[in-house]
Amino acid sequence: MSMKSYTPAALVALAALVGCGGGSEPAKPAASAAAPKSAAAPAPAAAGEISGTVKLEGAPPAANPVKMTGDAYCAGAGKGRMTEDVAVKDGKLANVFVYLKEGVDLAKAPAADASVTVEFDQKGCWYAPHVVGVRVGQKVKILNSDETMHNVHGMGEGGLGFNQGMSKGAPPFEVTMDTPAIGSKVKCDVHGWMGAWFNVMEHPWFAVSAADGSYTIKSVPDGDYTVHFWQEKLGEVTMPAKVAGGKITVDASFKANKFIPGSGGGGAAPPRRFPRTPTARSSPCPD
Ligand SMILES: [Cu+2]
Repeated sequence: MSMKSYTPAALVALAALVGCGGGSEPAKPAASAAAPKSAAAPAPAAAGEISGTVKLEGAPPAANPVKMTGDAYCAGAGKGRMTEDVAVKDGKLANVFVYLKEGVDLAKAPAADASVTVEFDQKGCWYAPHVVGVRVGQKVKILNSDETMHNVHGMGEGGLGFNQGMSKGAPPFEVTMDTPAIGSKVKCDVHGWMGAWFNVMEHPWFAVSAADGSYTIKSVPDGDYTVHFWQEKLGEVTMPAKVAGGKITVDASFKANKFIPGSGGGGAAPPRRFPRTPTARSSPCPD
């Protein structure tokens, strides 16, 4: 996640958005009014930075071997694969989606660069990455690197209305994310163990924790925020953060006993969603 300069496409999209009049959504003018200002004269990136480590307290749930039965290719390509619905090592949690929520001023968010495409691969009968963070207006490019057929099925909001079979050698396809959403699930209808999570954001202040539990959110404007940490099987914890032009550390801890049992790469945690807002829809002026 990084600040990008504005592309012509993004400016065109913004211009189209500004040009929408008489829409049925009264929040639209307020939401879009600030965007063109920053597009015309991008503000310098804020100096604030929030980083930290996500931990797990208590005995972690055991990772289990993934049984890739019924597909000889997967049985070979995915040999040795362990569940990663709670990816913990030395008490540090990976694959936690970290994002700012309360305190965010969307008017200070640089426009999403529509030329940015996040790749989401099916490789070894497993999704990579397991947790996706992407902005409204950006695309996810879905690939099949496997020599077998998958059916990638995006559920919930956030532009995840896709449901497409991808045979061996199928070309990638792209999906534009159009609605903010936290924890929308993607699954494979062929291989029940394949699951991943998409998070679609209206602003750039988010990250996914790395294998060592670390995360960094850069270029955060000054302000008082609540940082949310979302984990598919452990729910969500929040921490306060006060940014004043410098770097701060915000760690978070999940409790292992909050674990919600479920199958393989799937999840029992219900999706958490923002209400739909019109700031950066892919088709800002529907007829
Ligand atoms: Cu599959």
